[in-house]
Amino acid sequence: MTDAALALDARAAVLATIDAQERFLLVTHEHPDGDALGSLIAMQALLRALRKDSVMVIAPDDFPLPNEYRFLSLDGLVTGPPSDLAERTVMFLDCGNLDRNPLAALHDGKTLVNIDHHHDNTRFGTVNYVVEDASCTAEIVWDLLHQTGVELTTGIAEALYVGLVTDTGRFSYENTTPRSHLMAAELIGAGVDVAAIYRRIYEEIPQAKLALLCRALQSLKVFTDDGVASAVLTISDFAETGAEDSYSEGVIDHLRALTGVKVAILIREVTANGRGVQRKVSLRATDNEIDVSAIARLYGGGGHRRAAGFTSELSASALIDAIRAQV
Ligand SMILES: [Mn+2]
Repeated sequence: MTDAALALDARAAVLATIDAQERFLLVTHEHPDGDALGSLIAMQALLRALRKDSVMVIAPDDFPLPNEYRFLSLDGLVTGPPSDLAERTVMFLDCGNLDRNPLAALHDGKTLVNIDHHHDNTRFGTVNYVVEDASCTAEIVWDLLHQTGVELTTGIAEALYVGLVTDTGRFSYENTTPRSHLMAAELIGAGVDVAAIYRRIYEEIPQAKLALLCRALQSLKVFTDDGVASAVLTISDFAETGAEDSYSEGVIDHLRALTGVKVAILIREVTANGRGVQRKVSLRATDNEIDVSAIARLYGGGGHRRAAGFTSELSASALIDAIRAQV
C-alpha cells in the first residue's frame, strides 16, 4: 500500500474506534505545549459533540501550565487516571512515544489510539494514525472533525488555532503548507480572534520572563566554526529572576535567529524529585541539513528534525561539546 492509502486506512481505524467506543481518556506529552493542549481540547469537544464520555488527563507535575496557555478552558480535566480506566479507550494526541507521557498506568493493556505528527513516532498504539506532513496534531483533529461532521464552534476553532499557530511558529516554519493556511482561514471564519490570541500567547509577558531571557543572553556562546550557538539557564537564574520553568519558552528562538547558526542549544537546569540537578536540553536546527531529533535520540529524547530535546545529568559544558561533535 502507498503511504497515502495507509494513512486513510489508519484514519478509518480511528473513526471506527470513535464510533464503536463510548468512553475515552485523552492524554498528551509531558510539559504540554500549544498543540498538545489545543488538540486535547478540540478532541474533547469533538467526542462530547458525538455524545461520548470523555475526560482529559494531565499529570499534576505539569501544573501550573505555561502562562501563555492559561486562558484555555480545560473543562473535563483530571490529574490522574480515573477509577474506570480499564473501560476507557486511551487516546494519545501529539505524543511521539510512551516515555513522553508521565502516567505509566495508561500505557498497558488498553486500546491505545495514537494520533500524532512526529516523524519519529514509535507507533506504540493499538491504532496508529501518524501524519508526518501535518503541520500540527491539531490539523489532524481538524480533519477528523470534518470526517465526523461535528460542527466547528468558535471554542473548537480557538483550540485548534492555538495548536496551529504555535507549532508552525506563527506560520513561519517549513511545516507551514497551503493546507495550514486553509485551516487558518476556516478557523478565522468560525470566529477566532487572531489579534486577541496573538496577544494572549506571545505578548502579556511577565517581567520575570524578560529578566530570564536577559540571563540566557548573557550566557550566550557562539561557535562560529560549527555554526552552533548555546545558552545555559541555571537554577539560580530562575530563582533570582522569579521565573517559572515555562518562562524559558522562546529563548532558543533568539539563538536560532543568529546569523551563521545551524544548531541552537538551550540547556536548563532543573531539580527532579530526589534525583539532584538534571539538565533539559532543547535543540533547534535552521535547515534540513542537520536532524536534531537524531542527536536527541542518542540521549533518550526525540522530537522533530528541526526541534528536539532530551534530559541529561551531564554538565552543561560536556553537553555542548558532545552536541558540537555530533553537528
Ligand atoms: Mn505538535
